[in-house]
Amino acid sequence: KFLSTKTVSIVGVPFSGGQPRGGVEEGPLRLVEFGLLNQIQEMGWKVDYEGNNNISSLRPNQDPDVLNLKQPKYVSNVTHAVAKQIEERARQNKFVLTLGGDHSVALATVTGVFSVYPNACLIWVDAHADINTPATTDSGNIHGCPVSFLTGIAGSHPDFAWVKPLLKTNRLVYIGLRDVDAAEKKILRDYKIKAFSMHHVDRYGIGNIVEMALDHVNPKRDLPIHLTFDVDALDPSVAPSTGTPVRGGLTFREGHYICEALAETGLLVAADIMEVNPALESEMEVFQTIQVGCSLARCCLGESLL
Ligand code: EXY
Ligand code: MN
Ligand code: MN
Ligand code: MN
Repeated sequence: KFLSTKTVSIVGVPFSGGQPRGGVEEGPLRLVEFGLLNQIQEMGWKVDYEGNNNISSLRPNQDPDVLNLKQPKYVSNVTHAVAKQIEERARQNKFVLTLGGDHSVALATVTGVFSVYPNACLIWVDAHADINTPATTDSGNIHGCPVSFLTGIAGSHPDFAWVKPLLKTNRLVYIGLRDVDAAEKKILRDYKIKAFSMHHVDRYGIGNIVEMALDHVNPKRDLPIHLTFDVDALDPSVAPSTGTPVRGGLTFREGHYICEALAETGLLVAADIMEVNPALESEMEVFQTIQVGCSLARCCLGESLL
């Protein structure tokens, strides 16, 4: 056990600069307005919340593309600042629950968490691999690139020199992939990165997939676990309000099962709920997506454990 008390530091990161669609910066506040903090308190956790409502002040006046990446300075400034905040909270022996924001914010969560727990493993639940490099990205959207920086695969980029390769490729595993660029597939193969696509979820069932994922990154079940959950891993019928939905995703239960099973290990020290975009789709669909985001977060904190 890595955490001595049930104390959670919830970090809202109202940031959309890693991709072009507005609205994802409203994700954290909407999750909180839905009652997430009270819900978690009622589960017996001591909760503190930081909303980071001033991060747009970190937007530089000039932010031209650098080596294909869009808004590199803005993304770098925000994620660097939030990385320090998350590191500090994790060092206080708190569970860190980060609410995004687009998935470029994983530059902050993984750096913060792995600075405190260098031997941690990372479970990346997503429709996408988010492992493009500045050289391979077609979109230039940095939310499609964080893993290449965190692993050092990206090579050097002047705006992201502060991102250290804290994540070893053998401590990373994906679940839910179904929209991976050709260049990303080559990276996954070349670096032998373990990935369970939706095809594997269909074949083996989610129970086996989580076991197999943990067998790979945490064979003795003795290392701290960080979960980063992009809600677009879920089927769009389950989580419609997200910027890059892809058909054929995880069911409601499969998504929750992952969170529950990781909570059950007692090794989970941090979780991210990312890419909730309340500006997309109908009011009903936004409500549904917020509700799912909250229940995933609660499951990470052990709601389903009897
Ligand atoms: N692979 C595509 C790109 O690099 O632009 C799509 C990435 C979508 C990333 C979303 C957050 O998971
Ligand atoms: Mn993602
Ligand atoms: Mn995604
Ligand atoms: Mn719709």
